[in-house]
Amino acid sequence: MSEVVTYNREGTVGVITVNYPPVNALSHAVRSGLVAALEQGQKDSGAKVLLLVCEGRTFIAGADIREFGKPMQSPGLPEVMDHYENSDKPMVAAIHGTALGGGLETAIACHYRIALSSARVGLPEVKLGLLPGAGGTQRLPRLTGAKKALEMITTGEFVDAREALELGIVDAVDDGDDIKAAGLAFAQKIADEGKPVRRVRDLTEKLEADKGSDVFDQFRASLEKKARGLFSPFKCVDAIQAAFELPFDEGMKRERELFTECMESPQRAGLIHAFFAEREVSKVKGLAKDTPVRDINSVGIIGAGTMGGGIAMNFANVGIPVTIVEVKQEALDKGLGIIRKNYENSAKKGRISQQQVEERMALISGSLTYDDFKEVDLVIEAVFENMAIKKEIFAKLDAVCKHGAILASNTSTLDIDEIASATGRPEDVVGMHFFSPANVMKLLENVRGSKTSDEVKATVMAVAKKIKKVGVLVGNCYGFVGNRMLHKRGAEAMSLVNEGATPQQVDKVLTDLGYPMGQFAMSDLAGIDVGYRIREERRNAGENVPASWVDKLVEQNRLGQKTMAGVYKYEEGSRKPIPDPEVDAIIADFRKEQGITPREISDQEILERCMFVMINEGAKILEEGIADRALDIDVVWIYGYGFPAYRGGPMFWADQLGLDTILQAVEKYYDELGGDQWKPSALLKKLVAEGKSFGDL
Ligand code: 3H9
Repeated sequence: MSEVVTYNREGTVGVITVNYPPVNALSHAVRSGLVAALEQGQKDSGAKVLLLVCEGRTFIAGADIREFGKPMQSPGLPEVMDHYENSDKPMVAAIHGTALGGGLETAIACHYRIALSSARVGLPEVKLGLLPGAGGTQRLPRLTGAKKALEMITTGEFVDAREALELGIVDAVDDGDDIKAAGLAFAQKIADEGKPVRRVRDLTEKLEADKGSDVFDQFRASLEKKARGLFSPFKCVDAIQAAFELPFDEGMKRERELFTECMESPQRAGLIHAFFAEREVSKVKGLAKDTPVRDINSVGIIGAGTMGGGIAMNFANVGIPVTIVEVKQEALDKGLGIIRKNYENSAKKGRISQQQVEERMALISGSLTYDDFKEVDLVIEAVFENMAIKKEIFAKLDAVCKHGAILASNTSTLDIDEIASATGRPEDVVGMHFFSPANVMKLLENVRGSKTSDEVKATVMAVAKKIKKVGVLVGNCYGFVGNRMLHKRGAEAMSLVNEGATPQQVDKVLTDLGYPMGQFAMSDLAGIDVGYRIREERRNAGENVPASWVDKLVEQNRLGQKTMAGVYKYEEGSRKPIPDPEVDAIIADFRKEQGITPREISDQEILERCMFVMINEGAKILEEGIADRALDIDVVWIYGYGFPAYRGGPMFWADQLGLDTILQAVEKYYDELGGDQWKPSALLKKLVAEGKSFGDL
């Protein structure tokens, strides 16, 4: 008998227990243990009914993702499911925590299910570029009907126990917190009432109801927009449809074929890389696991603008009180008004209740004086990018804030050490770079200054988790990881337009790659005056920052979406970028001024110049230790800039493409165009020479 799955009997209930921390994933040991334990239960004449229950924090959370890509060892999961479904004795699954993927598939291969009311169930395989491959696409629709199965399987979203009960996924819900006791009582009841085995494969009622309907075509059409560029959601629909058109065993075969297609797709590799990378970033190199973390029970924010307001919402959403300080009452009132409006909009969409709107607003107070920061545990400065102003603010914070308070800047580019130098406590100063809209975007790029203490680093990483962000700790340099790479892409995109491309051509290449929006649509969203101010700041500091046609737009008050015109124009109430002939004229004038004769530029050149310049910069970022691992860069780009997760992040994408291909192109552009941005990174050259990839670092 395997140690991870045990069998014992309690009264007339044979209990199969899985104990494979942390999440009872269905590794080879668990799969073979499940089969062996079931056999024992079948042979045990004292057992009238069998119960499957898990130890630890959760029911089975799915197949063991770490085994993917390796040869599958027998028994495979569908085989295990067959054994459970074919059991002669009624088989009950007792669910706590999360029953996910192969975990839920195991539960629905059992004959009855009970869940704690705190439990959630789902088939999130699609988020890994897969489809449920152990009968989920065939059994779930037999319980829920087509529509809900399509929704659950193509989004991967979880449903809670109560909804699962309504949908017919579970048969009973228990409000207690002892899953074993609840499972035993339920199984006993099944035995006492002489309930028969009830195999989901034999249920036909829900299948008949939806057979021949156009629900599948309709659903496919709706996916065209929602799942743009993705492979597996469409395969999920094919597999579910097979449940309605083929006998069970044939449907299972079809599911297997489609599962294999997904397994072999590069998107699966990218999404699984992204899954593990998201978890790895929380393990910061050189930061001991037991580093003390300061309590953050109150937060101060400087600036009630778009960023400050969005940041405040993150804390209020998790019950942490926030004080926002502004210079003028008018700005404060405006900022608080926008926060309320954002919450009201969420309430209108049914995402939160009106009561939650009021509760969250009650946690956010406004003030005109730093004196209200005396007692807060963390202050985040979110004013515009100007070093002199930031230093002035930090000097004031140093004077006002209590000992042990963390003083953070939301700067997106500026030197954290210089900001820290305005205080007498640089060890408490750190960057906390949120991404716009700050209440939505999941990335928190935490920036360590040279003197930031380990305790402060560990605390800001814990804060990220607390406010449900993905925190990545990076080093201090101009633009840190994300914006340093973005600015290289931005400059290249501008050069491409100078040379003859249109902004919409550049943007289309990027959206075709899978970004939600292109470079220029994105700068319109953020406000193109932001980049203008940064360029001005650099010009004032004596840097040679060339003139650009975008500066001309700003000078004409075309600041982006907020003024209904930037690189594109916008219609009232719409965020859709519309190419504008006026901008084409400005670009044409600029080319004339600069003596540039425009040329045809291919999409391939745009792709290479926009992406490879970033990857070369990413390699330099690794070389300099600004990012510890390539996966940190991948996570920054997936969660901060919408890089398609199915490509695994820019560095993973580069590995897939082949670093030699990238280096060759970088060298070619360095010869043709020159400029530091194209100077090949020493690390990139070294990796190519050694036949290695970023993932090998
Ligand atoms: C599937 O089932 C395919 C089948 O249909 C067909 C097969 C034929 N495997 O997230 P956390 C690790 S596909 C291996 O930090 P939480 C995770 O890496 C699978 N490892 O905790 C981490 O390790 P570490 C479908 C796994 O409490 C640790 O567990 N299932 C797996 O925030 C803790 O994870 C899914 O997609 C796994 N399946 O969240 C579920 N899952 O400590 C994926 C987790 O070394 N998992 N680990 O960094 C989740 O959504 C969350 O982990 C869960 C817990 C909600 C369970």
